[in-house]
Amino acid sequence: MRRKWMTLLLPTILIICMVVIGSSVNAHGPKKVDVKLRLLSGEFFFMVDDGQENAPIILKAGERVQIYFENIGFENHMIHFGRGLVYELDQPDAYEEDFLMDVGVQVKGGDLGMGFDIDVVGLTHLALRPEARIVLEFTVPQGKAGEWELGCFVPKHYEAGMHSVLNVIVTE
Ligand SMILES: [Cu+2]
Repeated sequence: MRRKWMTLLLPTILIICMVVIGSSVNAHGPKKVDVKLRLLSGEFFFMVDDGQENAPIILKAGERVQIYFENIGFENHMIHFGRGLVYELDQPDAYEEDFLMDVGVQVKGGDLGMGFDIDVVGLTHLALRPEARIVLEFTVPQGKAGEWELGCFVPKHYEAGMHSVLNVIVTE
């Protein structure tokens, strides 16, 4: 008799576990994206959609943003996000403060059908070869309003003009 109860109970327990796991997966699932940008890099600029080369990029604190990056140039380019240049052998090499250091970023991409979708924390920069494409998605941190920068630290690129202001604004 006791055994019969167990055979009834076990599937019930399994189903409850599955529901709980299912809902926790949903909680971390896709979030609603507020803004989508296309950010192109080339010699020697960053450019949002069909805007001006190196025009300031404006993001709103608290917004979920999805940025599609593409290197449309002929050289490898880097995209660092931060402020306060750190020099190494007279070349800008890093930022003192990285914009995305403590921000959860979803990185999506992959060419030739080998797609990936990973979550990372501590992203400092992207390095894109010509024609490379990648998508970053993150929530613009509330505590990071102010002026930041996007810069390419491939030797001589920053000096050639490859940097843009990144303005994080707060709206009510
Ligand atoms: Cu570059």
